[in-house]
Amino acid sequence: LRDKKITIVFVLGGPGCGKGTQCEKIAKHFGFTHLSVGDLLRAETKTGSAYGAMIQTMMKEGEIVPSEVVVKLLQQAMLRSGNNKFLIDGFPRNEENRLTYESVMKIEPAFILFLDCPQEEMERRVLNRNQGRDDDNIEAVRKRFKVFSESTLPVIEYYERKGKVRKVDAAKPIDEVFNDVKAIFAPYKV
Ligand code: UP5
Ligand code: MG
Repeated sequence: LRDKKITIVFVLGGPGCGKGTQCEKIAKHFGFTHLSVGDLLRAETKTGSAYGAMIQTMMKEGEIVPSEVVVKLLQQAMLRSGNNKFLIDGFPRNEENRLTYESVMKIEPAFILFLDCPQEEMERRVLNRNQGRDDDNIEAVRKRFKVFSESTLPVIEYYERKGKVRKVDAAKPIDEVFNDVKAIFAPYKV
């Protein structure tokens, strides 16, 4: 991975802010590979791997899965893709994730896309999603909000201090949010 010129964008925001929705559109328009760490973890629980049961329990509780597990899944998915432009959706979720990523991957993100959305709106979206995720219930959602504000916001603030955060108002309709997102990604047009 280290020899190729690699572009990495972290896509962050609370549960239900629209990370997956916007990443799909960015991937299509700008040729990025979309890696949702939540999706990678959910897939891992279905392989019957040694970590599967632990991951499932932690996700159900809205807890952050250990960094080594997540970074390994990310590395594997990046290698598999053959691409050199990645949207990393929902990671790093805390300072420990960030530090592990930095020491293992050694690839500075180009920028951080922060989808900013009020909690009431995110709650409405998650509870209406109906895709059978076992963390899409009111108790788990509230825990995910708490983890987001206590652990993930400090990561966003860290990158803010480095001038790397591109913040978008994610409370608007999907296509309006994407218009703002498109402007940010314009330099990456292939
Ligand atoms: N929707 C989207 N945009 C909309 C808009 N602008 N207007 C109206 N509706 C909109 O969207 C959610 C719903 O809202 C959808 O129905 C969509 O149509 C609609 P989505 O794009 O799915 O939002 P997203 O931000 O992706 O929400 P998600 O629930 O996936 O975010 P989370 O951050 O909670 O979930 P994630 O899958 O990233 O993580 C789940 C768990 O995995 C974590 O709690 C944690 O336990 C674990 N995890 C780790 O431990 N480490 C990691 O690094 C990552 C995850
Ligand atoms: Mg998602």
